[in-house]
Amino acid sequence: MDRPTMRVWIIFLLCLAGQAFAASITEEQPILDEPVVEEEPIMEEDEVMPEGGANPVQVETGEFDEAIEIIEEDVNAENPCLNHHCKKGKVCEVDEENTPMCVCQDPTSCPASVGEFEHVCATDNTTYDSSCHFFAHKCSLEGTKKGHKLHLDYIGPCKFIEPCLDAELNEFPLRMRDWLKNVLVTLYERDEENNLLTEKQKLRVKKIYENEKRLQAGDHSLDLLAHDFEKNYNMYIFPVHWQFGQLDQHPIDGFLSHTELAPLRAPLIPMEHCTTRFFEQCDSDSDKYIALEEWAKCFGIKDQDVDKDLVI
Ligand SMILES: [Ca+2]
Ligand SMILES: [Ca+2]
Repeated sequence: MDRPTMRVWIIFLLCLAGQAFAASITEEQPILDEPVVEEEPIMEEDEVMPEGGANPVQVETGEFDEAIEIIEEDVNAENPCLNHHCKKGKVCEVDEENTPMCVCQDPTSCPASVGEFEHVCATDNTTYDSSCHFFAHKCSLEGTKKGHKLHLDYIGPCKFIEPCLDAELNEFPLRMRDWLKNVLVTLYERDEENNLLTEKQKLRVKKIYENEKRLQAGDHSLDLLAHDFEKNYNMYIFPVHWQFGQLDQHPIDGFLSHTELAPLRAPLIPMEHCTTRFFEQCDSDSDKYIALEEWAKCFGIKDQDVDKDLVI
């Protein structure tokens, strides 16, 4: 990965730390892989897919989508839609009895995208102008098999993504661990307003930041990255845990669902063609969730160093 790409990565994680990015693209989406979708019960055209139904194991995923449809009555009797929130792809309208309800958004009401960077590629290999356009379209297919299988795949226009070779797959964690460490150090350096890292996180990063042996950010060879991981292994333990904690939010349960992984995965795919395969194989027991232990193992963290208390 070259330096401009790394800058993009750091900016992205800064966003992630602020939760801004997560809020803009998360949706219920089996993102680990498409084939597994076929193992799920396929709904008939006339059946209505229950919200969160794509993830029967985890009811909370449904909550993430639909529980935000909170009706706060008596706050504003004039406009019942004011405090009636709808999930992505839907907008609030009132019926004849002035009752607010969520209906599919008309894609033409989405703000026009200002550039290619707002485009998204979906699993139907179609480029949508923005995630708003995508979710509006997905909503129009609600209850259909096609709609059930349609997900946001990655950020940016659709493009050919090379298959990930075995040897390349092993390079992925080397680079990613190094970025995670550098991102944390960058957050630490820039945290003037004290809102990027918590005090506990800062204490951890301070140790890495002040360690003279730390490999400075740069365009390093894979050999050097591998050597550094061996030599300075301890410096990588916290960054790997930290990233897990950043993603494990809906709900905080020690498992990453497809939805939770999306903010990391979607922007990364166009830059790193091994992303999909890497996260697929992280789920070593194939239950569609990445547990902390699975995540840590993926990044070469030893079993005895996996520590829930580091997810802070
Ligand atoms: Ca979780
Ligand atoms: Ca798993």
